[in-house]
Amino acid sequence: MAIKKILTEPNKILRQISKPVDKVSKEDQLLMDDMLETMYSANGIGLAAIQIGIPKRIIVMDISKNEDTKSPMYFVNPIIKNKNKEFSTYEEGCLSVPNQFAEVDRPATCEVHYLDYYGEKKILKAQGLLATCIQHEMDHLEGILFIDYLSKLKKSMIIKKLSKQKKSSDALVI
Ligand code: GNR
Ligand code: NI
Repeated sequence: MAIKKILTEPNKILRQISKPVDKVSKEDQLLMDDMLETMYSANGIGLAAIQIGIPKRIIVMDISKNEDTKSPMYFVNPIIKNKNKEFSTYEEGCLSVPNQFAEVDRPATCEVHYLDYYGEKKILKAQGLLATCIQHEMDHLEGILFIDYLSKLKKSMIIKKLSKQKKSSDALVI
């Protein structure tokens, strides 16, 4: 397994639309292993393949708080159905938008149809943080980031900050 570099905004790759997986292959399983390790090492609760530069419709998640009882989840080609008409608000963050947090409204519950690690068809009914996180990850597959839901002003302030951070870290390399 390997820890991969997580791409951060602004980066055009994050805006790509990810492609469906044909059949869950050994290569896809190895990708999921690397994604999970990368996510844990960054203290995240979810990661989409595009965040490490791979445009496949693959997501890993683990919303368990406890270090000892890890419960990784794998979603290949996920589709969201039966979104609740009622919305919940969560303070969201994103590993591709480091150190920035904002409240986002999303359907409170939803159903996810997907293939698991072994390519088996599954359906999951999600609520609470699970529902929010899966919808945040699904957005990554469409090239959408949570900052896209904020006002133009808030979004541009965040992008400006991240560009500055990138410039100063580039300067360190020289
Ligand atoms: O680690 C993460 N935390 C989080 C908190 C609230 C809503 C969504 C998330 S997902 C995020 C990891 C990430 O960027 N996944 O794409
Ligand atoms: Ni994210």
